[in-house]
Amino acid sequence: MTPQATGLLTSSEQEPTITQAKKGGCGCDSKSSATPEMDEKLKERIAKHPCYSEEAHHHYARMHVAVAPACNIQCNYCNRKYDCANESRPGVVSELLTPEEAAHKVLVIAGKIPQMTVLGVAGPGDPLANPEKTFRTFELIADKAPDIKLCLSTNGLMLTEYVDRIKQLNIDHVTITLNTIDPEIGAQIYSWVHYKRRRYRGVEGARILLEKQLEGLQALQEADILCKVNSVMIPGINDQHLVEVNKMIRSKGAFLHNIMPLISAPEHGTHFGLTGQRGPTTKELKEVQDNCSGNMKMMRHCRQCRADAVGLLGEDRSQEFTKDKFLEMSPEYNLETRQEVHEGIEKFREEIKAAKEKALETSQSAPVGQNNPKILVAVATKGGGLVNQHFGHAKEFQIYEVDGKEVRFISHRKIDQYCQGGYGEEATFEHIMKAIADCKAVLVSKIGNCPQEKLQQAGIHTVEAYDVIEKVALEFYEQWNRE
Ligand code: CLF
Ligand code: SF4
Repeated sequence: MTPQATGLLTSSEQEPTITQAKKGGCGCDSKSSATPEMDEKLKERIAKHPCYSEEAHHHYARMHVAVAPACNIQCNYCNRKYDCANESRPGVVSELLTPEEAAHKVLVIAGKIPQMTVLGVAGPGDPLANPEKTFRTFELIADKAPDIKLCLSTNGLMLTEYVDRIKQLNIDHVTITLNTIDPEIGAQIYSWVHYKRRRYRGVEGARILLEKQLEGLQALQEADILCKVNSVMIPGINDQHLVEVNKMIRSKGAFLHNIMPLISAPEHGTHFGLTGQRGPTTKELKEVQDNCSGNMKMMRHCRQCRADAVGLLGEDRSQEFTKDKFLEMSPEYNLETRQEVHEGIEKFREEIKAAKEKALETSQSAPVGQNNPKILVAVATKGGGLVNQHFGHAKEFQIYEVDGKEVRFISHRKIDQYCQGGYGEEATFEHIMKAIADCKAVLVSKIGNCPQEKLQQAGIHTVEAYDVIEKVALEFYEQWNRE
């Protein structure tokens, strides 16, 4: 099966030039101390997980089912009318499902989107505050769709109680949201913690939560379950402290650290929204991520998705599968078809990897210039590791840092889609410009004359190509640096 058949490459535009396959790493920015043998095992465990492997997120999709409504703590960035803000963009409401409805939805989507490899339970409350619904859902999926990886995201309060059950169900990926290791700071982030039938406030509540989170992390390590830690970055409260958090979670065996920006608006009705607590700028976020990245793997491609998210991380197909729609659809799960699709994706991935490595080798062997400044470029992509999206169709740009020798993914930036059917392009262009003002170029499969001229006036180059992102970025850099 070709990648086209998976729906990843649906463009009729020119195919990329790709060469022979080679083996490579997981794609996160890492300085792993694991043995080579362990590395191979780890690579296999994360190879098809779009959150645990930056490289996999270009090819594989995840879905969430919203089966867990209750929560046992109150974070100051959360309004319980909405989804859990530890894994979701604030202000989003997901449709609540029973475990049976959720299993039906998964089997429908596993057939329609065969590149969906991971099922996560991430809300709308805390999955472990709803253990029966959460574990029943996982049991049903493990039984009916054994190739789908199971993933869980929790605030960690009840983790130690459920580690055995998690292990038993073969849930190999668990996320804990851990914002601080200092109860004094915790008291500024959590209003209360409900533990063993009592409600605790202030430092006392925070201390219980933080202790349970670290114990949970340790227990996951002992059970050999991969753990990602999410931390919400809150300027003035935990921003300076996150390097300490990073050191601590590394010492306890966390695999990946995802520092997410606080998103806070008065209309979300959260404590922080109402008290005017701001979130970090993209520059502040990057600085903290960079300060931590010498220490362990950092996740930079998180989309803070909803509790009923469906699709590649950069796309949201949840509206195609609302309850009224998916209940009318028949499950089309077929293990053989899925395996064929995955083989096609893996073959394509190897080719992309080889083309990427070739482009990097060529740039590494070029003479070192006097002046190789780092620049940012904005990439329009529908996935597959390619520049393959029209400027007017992009709903986000992936931002890469290029220095002539290396190309590093650093973030994504959401934008309003430029093509509005002839109305409103002026307004959306202004928004797009704000999002990419610090970029030297946009790399797109196509762009109209009008936006191209406007970008040119703003000093931003446009590159039209249909090829591997790293290759296009390096070629642009070489030309730009010669000018
Ligand atoms: Fe979902 Fe989370 Fe599992 Fe991924 S999401 S439960 S680890 S399958 Fe991923 Fe979404 Fe970011 Fe979460 S992009 S919010 S990190
Ligand atoms: Fe909200 Fe999630 Fe915090 Fe619970 S753990 S209060 S659902 S953000």
